[in-house]
Amino acid sequence: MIETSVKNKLLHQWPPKYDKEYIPDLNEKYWYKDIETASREELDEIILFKVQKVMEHAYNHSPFYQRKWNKIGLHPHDIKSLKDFEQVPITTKADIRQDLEENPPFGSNVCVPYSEVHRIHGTSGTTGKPTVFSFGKDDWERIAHQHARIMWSFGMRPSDLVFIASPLSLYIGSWGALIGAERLGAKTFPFGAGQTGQTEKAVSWLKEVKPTVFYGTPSYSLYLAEKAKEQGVDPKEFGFRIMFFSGEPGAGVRSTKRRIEKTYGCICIDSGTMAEATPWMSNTECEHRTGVHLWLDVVYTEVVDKDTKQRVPYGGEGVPVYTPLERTSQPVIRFWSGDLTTWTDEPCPCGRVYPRLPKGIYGRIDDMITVRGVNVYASLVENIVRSIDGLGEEFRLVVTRENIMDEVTVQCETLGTRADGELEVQISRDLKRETGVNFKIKLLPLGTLERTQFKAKRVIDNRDFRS
Ligand code: 8LH
Repeated sequence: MIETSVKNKLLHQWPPKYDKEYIPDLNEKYWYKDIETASREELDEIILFKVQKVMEHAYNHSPFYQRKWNKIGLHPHDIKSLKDFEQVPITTKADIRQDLEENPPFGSNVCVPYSEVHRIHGTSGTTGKPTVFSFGKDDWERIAHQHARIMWSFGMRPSDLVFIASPLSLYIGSWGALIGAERLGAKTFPFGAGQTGQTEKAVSWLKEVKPTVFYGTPSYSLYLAEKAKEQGVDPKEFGFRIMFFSGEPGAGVRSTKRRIEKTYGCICIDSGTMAEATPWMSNTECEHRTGVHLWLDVVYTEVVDKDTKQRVPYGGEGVPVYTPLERTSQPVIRFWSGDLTTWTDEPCPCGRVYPRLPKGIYGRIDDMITVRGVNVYASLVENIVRSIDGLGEEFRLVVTRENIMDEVTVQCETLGTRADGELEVQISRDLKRETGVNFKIKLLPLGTLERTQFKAKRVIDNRDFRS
């Protein structure tokens, strides 16, 4: 069944109502060809319409946004162009946290009556008060629909069986992948992750059931491969066609992507924004894997300078700021990610109009280490460590302060196939070439560093700032 003229509908109806039964013809490359291959002007027209509508909705239903905008005399009617939209104040995690403190338990930004809330989710909240998310049923269905549409772009089809290997609890990542796959008509296997012994069980289940698609974090997929090999199983035997990832850098890091593809014999797809900006798949690679596409008619993403907060031109580096365009229950407008990326509008062989982040999200401002004036991200080191033969998958960056100088020690594990001295020289030289900085290197036996079943924390900051 072909749904005609979706583009036209999107210019007249908000929130959009999508045909719940629609899926494209199986050989069709695009879910909605008329939007995905529209001209940039046509795409901007859709974005502006949706931006105006979601702002109006937030203003009419969210005391949080009324307060925020009234304070500076801003009314949604003032936004007549996407340029005007660039002046709308940014919303931060701290703003949302403060609102939750002042208006417990759900905050003052839930724009549907409590009776219409369908799902509650939250952050795992290791520091501070966890953030609560309330989703209405229509929003939940639209999220599923947009995720299905985006999954289609990297080749998922209804004949696939999708193995969900991340925690099925508060984490929105797992649920977003699950409902998207279901909406696409695929079979799903919500296995989860994080329990003791679960990875060993995963190995035997995978051998038996043979899912064709994997979803989880890149760190976890490499840990799973290690566990499989320990049990004498070649990860290629699982038979994954596609592995898609979100939650942390990795799938967008060149050498990690290569390792995953080689280890499993699959294609490795990078994806993911933030729980707050769900539908979080709005940043996702297509089958060509040229960096994540920004599906701008789903979530309007701008990349802005980390200090001035002004939009950076294509080719520049900045922080993604997200505005989901179809959320009625808990809209966020210009949500600050704190992540770092570069963007481009150079065409992709897939023919979609969406710009791209060619290196994905490669760091967070607050995780960045400055060593002798050079900014260093864990993913930069990851790219090198994972490209060197004779090293295992895991590594850590340990930052210390000696006198007034910061030192970074890169800890990595050896496979025992090459002499330590030779490895140290190569790691040091490759890191210096890429970053211009001298790192200390510490080699460790395989299996020394802690593994994660979820998002890895690879920077350990031991600097004592009191002295
Ligand atoms: C990433 C990536 C990526 C997320 N490359 N860094 O999984 C998607 C959503 C649900 C998620 O992880 O949300 P959460 O838990 O709020 O974390 C968001 C942060 O995770 C985001 O700001 C990034 O720092 C990181 N992240 N996907 C690199 N593909």
